[in-house]
Amino acid sequence: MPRKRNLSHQQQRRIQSRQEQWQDASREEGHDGTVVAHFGGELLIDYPVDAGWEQRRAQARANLGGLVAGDRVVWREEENGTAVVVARQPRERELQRPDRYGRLKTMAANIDRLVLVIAPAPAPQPALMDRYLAAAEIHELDVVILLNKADLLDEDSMDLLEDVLAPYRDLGYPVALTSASEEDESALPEPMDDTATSIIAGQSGVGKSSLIRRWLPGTEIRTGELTRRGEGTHTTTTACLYRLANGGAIIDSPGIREFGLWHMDPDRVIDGFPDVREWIGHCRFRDCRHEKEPGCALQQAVENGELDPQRMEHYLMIRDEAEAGRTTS
Ligand SMILES: Nc1nc2c(ncn2[C@@H]2O[C@H](COP(=O)(O)OP(=O)(O)OP(=O)(O)O)[C@@H](O)[C@H]2O)c(=O)[nH]1
Ligand SMILES: [Mg+2]
Ligand SMILES: [Zn+2]
Repeated sequence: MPRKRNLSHQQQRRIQSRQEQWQDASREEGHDGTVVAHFGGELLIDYPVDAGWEQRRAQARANLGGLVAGDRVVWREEENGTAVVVARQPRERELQRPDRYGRLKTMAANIDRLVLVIAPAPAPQPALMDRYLAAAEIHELDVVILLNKADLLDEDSMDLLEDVLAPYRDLGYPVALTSASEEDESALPEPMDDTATSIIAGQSGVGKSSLIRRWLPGTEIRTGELTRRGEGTHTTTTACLYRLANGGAIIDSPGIREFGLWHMDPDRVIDGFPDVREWIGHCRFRDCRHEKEPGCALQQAVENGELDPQRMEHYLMIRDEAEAGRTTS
């Protein structure tokens, strides 16, 4: 799929100044590290040692802006023995999700792949799936859809889920079936068995942390502050990075409970929907809103069965949210 990436001058300048900060910090005997998690005011970082990875707590210099799981940093040990993060490398790919005002906040940085988890329960919400997938497309992430809790599937629920999944299979996203409660087999699903950094995301309660627990037996799974969901289970509140034995990494992320607005950059929403974008530029009116205009190529594609009506609906919905975000912020 063709990708477009236009950085504004301001963005370019910001990246350049971060690059300079990074180089200065490295020259001053800093060590390379990666942010594992940022909870409360505290950072956890890791860095490579001979036998693998070591973790330590760290503080951040105030001028660095927000630091998130996956951020590559330079840190130094102060005389009193504390670790201080002194620079942040410019971010490559990130995943954003909205805060409660609908503004997008970066959740994790330098990731290659979105692993979108769905389950028979809680039931998948395609409107939410499309928001995550659009965010992944915009940031040029690979995508894998994982259908978890396969142990709960029966014929009826499988039919239902196949209907949900059909448009995504058509779009070319790989779909894998898995279950966090099977104990005999702990291998990663095949599309994830590489050295990439994945972020695992989706609705709250679909089993993201349980999957990581199964893939990494013996590892303490951090959920941030202890918010109890039910007996013995904790909902994740902070993104947290885990190293995989094969050289890859996986970032657990807090699930969405109720979703509201996603105020994306209005000019980029179309890049989140490659299947819709294909029809852009063929409408009768150049300023077509693709709603009820005559000669709309997108509506025509829906009518001809060449564009999924639900994808079209979600595109228009997210575009409208994005535009509303621009006028209110
Ligand atoms: N039957 C079954 N239950 C599962 C499976 N995976 C997870 N669960 C259960 O689903 C519940 C939620 O699991 P979590 O791993 O905490 O879900 P999460 O996606 O991390 O949720 P958030 O952190 O809130 O986003 C727990 O009670 C798990 O035991 C599975 O494969 N099968
Ligand atoms: Mg979790
Ligand atoms: Zn149109």
